[in-house]
Formats: sequence, C-alpha cells, structure tokens
Amino acid sequence: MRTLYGYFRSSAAYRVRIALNLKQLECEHKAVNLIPGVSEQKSDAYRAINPQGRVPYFIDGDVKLSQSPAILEYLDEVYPDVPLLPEGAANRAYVRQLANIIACDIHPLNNLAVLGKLKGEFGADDALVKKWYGDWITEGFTALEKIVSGSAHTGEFCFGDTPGLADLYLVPQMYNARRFNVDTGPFPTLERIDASCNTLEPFIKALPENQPDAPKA
Ligand SMILES: N[C@@H](CCC(=O)N[C@@H](CS)C(=O)NCC(=O)O)C(=O)O
Repeated sequence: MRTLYGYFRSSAAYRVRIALNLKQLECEHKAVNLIPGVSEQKSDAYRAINPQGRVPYFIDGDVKLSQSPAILEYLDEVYPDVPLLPEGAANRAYVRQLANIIACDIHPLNNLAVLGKLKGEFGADDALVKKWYGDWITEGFTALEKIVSGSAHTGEFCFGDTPGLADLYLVPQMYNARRFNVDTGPFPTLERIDASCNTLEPFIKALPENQPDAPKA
C-alpha cells in the first residue's frame, strides 16, 4: 500500500502526484493542512511521521521518504515502465539541470517557512513578500527559458515529445507563478510546454483544485 502525505497547494507534493499519475500507481492521499494557523505539518502527530514537518512524505510498504526529488528518483527506479528520465547520462544530467533550477534555486526560497520568517522576523509586508516571491521565479524562469528555447532537446515537452521529470517540476512552479500574478509572458517556451502538459490526464488529475482537500468553489 502506498500513501502520499500532501497538501493540495504544495508544489512539491504536486510533482509527486503527477509522477504517480504518469506511472499509473495507486496511492492513498492524506492531506496535511499547511494553512497558517492550522499548520498540521508542525503537529507532534505529523512530526512523528516526518520529523522535518514538511510535505510531501511518501510511504511504499517499508520505504518511507521525505523530499520530492528523492521520492521521484525512487519511483523512477522502482517503477521504470513509464520513465521520467531519458536514456544516457548526458541527457539525464540535462533534464536534472532543468529540474534543479526550480527545485534548488526557486522553490526553497519561496516556501511557506521562508515567507513566514520574512513576515514574522524581518518585518516584510505583503507587497515586499510578493516581490520576493516573484523575483525568484522570474530569475529562475529567465535562465530556464533561455536554456529550453535554445536546446535541440526541446520538443512538445522539456525533453522531446514525452512528458518527464523536468515537466513535473515546471508545471507546479508555473501554477504558483500564476497564483501570485507573476508575469509569465516573457517565458513563451515555458508557457507552451506548461499548456501541453495541462492537456494530459495525469497532469489534470494532479491539479491543486482537483484534490479532495481543496476548498470547494
Ligand atoms: N525540498 C522539499 C521541500 C518540501 C517543502 O518545503 N514543502 C512545503 C510545501 S511545498 C512545506 O511542507 N512547507 C511547510 C512549511 O514550510 O512549514 C521537497 O522537495 O520535498
């Protein structure tokens, strides 16, 4: 039995949901409410599951993992039928490079804990926090757009015509950009790839608004 602890708006959990859907793996989803003030991720009960107090957290039998990059690599090694990474070390490194621009250089600067610290300890108001959030996305996406728009690897998706690892980092980050009104117009290749992904069932099923813990419209 597989279990994914997540939250509808968590982009790191969103990545894992897409991968599970692409690989057609059954999984029970357990919601951890990250809304400030509720903050179930900080509860003793949840920290007993994941000491880091973050989502996603994934259980597959005896295997218990936090950190979406580790979860995604695990899924790809153990369930390789629908691969997330291409053949060849250089191609795989290329795709990881794209994914890591988001995973290492955008997402960690914009997660809830960082935004909370900016507001709570450093006195940033909403406008400053919004600028912080948008600036890191714009900086990362500027590099990503340059690489992807100039690469022969780019097809309908970040690598060729099959969705893969880089796409499942890109789509949640684009979602966050739109949510915070960051202008994605300067990134036409990223917009095009994101739109292609969002026509596919595994990506649609993983959308935040399609999760059971999303507030009903
Ligand atoms: N590097 C981690 C990041 C996990 C992470 O920061 N998750 C956010 C949601 S996207 C979270 O749980 N935040 C809770 C908090 O900051 O208190 C991963 O990729 O899994």
